[in-house]
Amino acid sequence: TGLPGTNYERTFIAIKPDGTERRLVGEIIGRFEKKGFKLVGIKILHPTPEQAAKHYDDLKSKPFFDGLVKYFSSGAVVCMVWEGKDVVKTGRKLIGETNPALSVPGSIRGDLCIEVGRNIIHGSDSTQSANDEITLWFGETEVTNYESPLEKFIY
Ligand code: FUP
Repeated sequence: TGLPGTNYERTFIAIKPDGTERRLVGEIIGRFEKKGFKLVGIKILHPTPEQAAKHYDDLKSKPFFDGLVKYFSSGAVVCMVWEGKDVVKTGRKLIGETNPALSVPGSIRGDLCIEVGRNIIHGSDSTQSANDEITLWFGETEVTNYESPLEKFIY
């Protein structure tokens, strides 16, 4: 399970410190739940700058990297693993564009934030990075497999 291309594909979603601080956790979880995705991992933690830098390792040459690490490690982050068909791609659709100004209304960033540097949520951009990020933030026993009878109505 967790296999890309199946109904059990997984993605890593994080509600950033501004999203948590602004009490948007329930709103964001509700959107993924209502879509039909299944929550299989969740925890809240205050990342160290080292953890944040590791998470954004692919962006380390960018001019905004230091600010990004500071932002991501500035408070409590809700780390989640969501499961479902095409959840990586569709999760990114629910989230919207990197820049909230370019995100359509109806998307999370389009509805709930303004600044690219305060865009409230992270979602993996590929099945490969989903796998890497889930491994970075979750131990093997922290992601749960369970059958949901609802799935027969969703698929
Ligand atoms: P995304 O996958 O949409 O989160 O976007 P990226 O991985 O390209 O960027 C990661 C984070 O860096 C964004 F969520 C916000 C921040 N960022 C900036 O602060 N300025 C930029 O110009 C681009 C990204």
